[in-house]
Amino acid sequence: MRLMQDVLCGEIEVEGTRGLARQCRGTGKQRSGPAKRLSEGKECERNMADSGSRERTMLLIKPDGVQRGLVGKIITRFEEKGYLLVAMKLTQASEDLYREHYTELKDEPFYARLVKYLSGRPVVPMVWEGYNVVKMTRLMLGQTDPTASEPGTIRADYCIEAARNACHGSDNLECAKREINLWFKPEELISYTSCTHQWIYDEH
Ligand code: DAT
Ligand code: MG
Repeated sequence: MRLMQDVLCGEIEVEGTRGLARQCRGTGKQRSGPAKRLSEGKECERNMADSGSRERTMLLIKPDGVQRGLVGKIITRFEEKGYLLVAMKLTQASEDLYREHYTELKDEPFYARLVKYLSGRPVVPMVWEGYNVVKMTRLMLGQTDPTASEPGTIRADYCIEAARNACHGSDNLECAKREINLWFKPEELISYTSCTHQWIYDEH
């Protein structure tokens, strides 16, 4: 499918992730969102966190989510929102991988317990794609502490404690790139367009 913004904006690969940040030809500026904004005549904005409908994030259903049979429910939320699943597996990861995954928390008092809790247990890492997917999936997850989360969010609806909050989501676009590289080989990321795309995005 040749979309309007593919003509206006060339696709560029995000370093190492196959993420598809889009840069407007000629202007050197980032595309600001779905084609609707372009059709409104607004200029592309310079916003690194906004890479269009092909933005990607890394989500991880944690051991408590897997053991409690929440995998299907959690996936359903992102599917129903309209995001595209581009990678997923059931796996058990090492302490080393979790130390790297949560490296920014290494000085926190709960870090060792967190790494020990996660290591060697079944988890479901996933990559999801869509407009504003990093920010929106974080909102859909809720706060780190489920008791501070709004009803309707995953952590508010299914969880009670921070240490058992069911699902991880990348904090920002840079984290998403790093985490996708950490958990997936490039060939595990499937690039495709859903037949529902035109019913979710106003792109021509
Ligand atoms: P988030 O997962 O919302 O991005 P984070 O990155 O600050 O939160 O922390 C990573 C995970 O560490 C979090 O999902 C659960 C655990 N955690 C955070 N704060 C905690 C605390 N005070 N006690 C126990 N576990 C905590
Ligand atoms: Mg975090």
